[in-house]
Amino acid sequence: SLPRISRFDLAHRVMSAGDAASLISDGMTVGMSGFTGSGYPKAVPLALATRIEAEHAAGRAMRVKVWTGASTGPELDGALAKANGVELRLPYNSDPIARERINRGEMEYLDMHLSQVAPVAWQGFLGPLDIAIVEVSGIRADGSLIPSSSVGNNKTWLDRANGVILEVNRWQNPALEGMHDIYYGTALPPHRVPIPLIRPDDRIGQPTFRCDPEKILAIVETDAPDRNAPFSPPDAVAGAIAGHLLEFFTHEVGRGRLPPSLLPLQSGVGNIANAVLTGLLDSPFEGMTAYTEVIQDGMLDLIDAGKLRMASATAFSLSPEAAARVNADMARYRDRMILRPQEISNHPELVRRLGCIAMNGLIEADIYGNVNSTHVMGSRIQNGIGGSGDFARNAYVSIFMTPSTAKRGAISAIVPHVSHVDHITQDVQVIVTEQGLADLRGLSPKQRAELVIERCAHPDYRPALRDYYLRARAGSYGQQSPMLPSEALSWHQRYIDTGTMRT
Ligand code: 0RQ
Repeated sequence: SLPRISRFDLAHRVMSAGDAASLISDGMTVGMSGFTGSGYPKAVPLALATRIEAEHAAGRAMRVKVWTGASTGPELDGALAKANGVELRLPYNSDPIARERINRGEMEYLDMHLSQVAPVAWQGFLGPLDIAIVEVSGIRADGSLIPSSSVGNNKTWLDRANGVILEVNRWQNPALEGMHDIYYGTALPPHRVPIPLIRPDDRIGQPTFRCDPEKILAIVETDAPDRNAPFSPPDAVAGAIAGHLLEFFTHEVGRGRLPPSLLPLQSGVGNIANAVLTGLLDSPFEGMTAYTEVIQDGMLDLIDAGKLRMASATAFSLSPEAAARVNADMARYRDRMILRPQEISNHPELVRRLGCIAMNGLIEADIYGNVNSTHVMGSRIQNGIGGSGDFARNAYVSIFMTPSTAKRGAISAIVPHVSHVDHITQDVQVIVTEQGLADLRGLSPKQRAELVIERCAHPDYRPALRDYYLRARAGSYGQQSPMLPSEALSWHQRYIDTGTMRT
């Protein structure tokens, strides 16, 4: 097989993961590659976790601050959290062990808009970055780095870090070279200029990362797959949500409010988002594009069917079968996909300019259309806001979708008042559940409440929501967004006390 390290004066930096991990010490800040289970380093974080466990066993303190693109894999977040080696984590996590530590108060977690991480790092608010640990698929003779299956914040980590550890992963297909578009034109105010991207398929940067070879402290060779999580086949609930959404798109095209190729699609993570993409396969829409965060299975199917012209994202988020499919045919997919830094894939300026159709999941929505994407019962983090805020506020139409209940009906996803707010009512234009779709555009809070209760709530919870709303209409302090503060979170309290929101 082809050599992956073509810059020969770097050969003496090749070492074991354990030796590379020994370059990291207590209190350091480490910027890692990785986004939704792709392109994360797979060997050095594991070796670091082993080292941390040994230090702890010897009675010595050792913890690091970990910055990433988004979620990673069990070899990174899982292993480090298990070792209790993480003092602070940002900006997005979906690892169950890390989640447990965060919710027990044993680990600090900074949940950030994904587009804002790189600029905030440049502004200096996050402090210095000691080490970058970045997976690449190769090192070119000129020292430039061929990115892996996600771009995330790697450009910024490589630029900002004092020292760099590279994992060169032979498992990644060499045909990835040329798929990426790394834009180096960002700056801090007052030097910012417009980002020259007008269509999702525009290339505005270069295919590789630059990296000062003097900063490369270690190179570790790996040959390990990404954590590709299987998707469950769409169930009846996901199918119904997809059906309502397709009907909505057809209606909007009919009204002339969306073009027949729709507008660049942004699709969130999870099974429901994937079911919607699957639904688009049998839709009349042709020549679609995606300007989104992650490329999912459903997008591959749309590309193969000739319905999706191209997809722009920052990472792959594929099932094992789909990852094998892409890997086997990378040279062909390369012409239909572009992976960019997450500050560009999620940039508010670009999302607004392109007029994306944003489709994201939620934990709960209230009758006025405020959305909680992150906290269960107001205090327990699930994952994080991810890119949902980047897209929701700036999209052409911002759609949130969810089953109407959670935990086998014990929880209503439509509540009198959200227990935590990620997306304010102005950023939420359409809510869809398996029960129906509420198009909230142009409606006042009271008009919204009536529609959300009738269209989206589960029939088991509808009477209680109507009852709350009518009593709020009668007894509220004000009548703009009628509310009974002492009752607004009582459904959540009941769940905490009794295990169900039902009375
Ligand atoms: O928990 O697995 O323990 O049963 O939340 O819920 O229904 O499987 O739905 O996978 O679409 O996730 C908001 C979490 C939805 C996701 C959220 C529990 C439920 C289950 C998952 P279990 P589902 P999804 C761009 C977009 C923020 C980031 C984002 C998310 C688990 O969409 O993280 O949008 N969004 N990024 O039981 C208690 C409720 C609940 C609840 C769901 N009301 N109360 N638990 N759950 N609703 C992509 C990126 O940024 C990377």
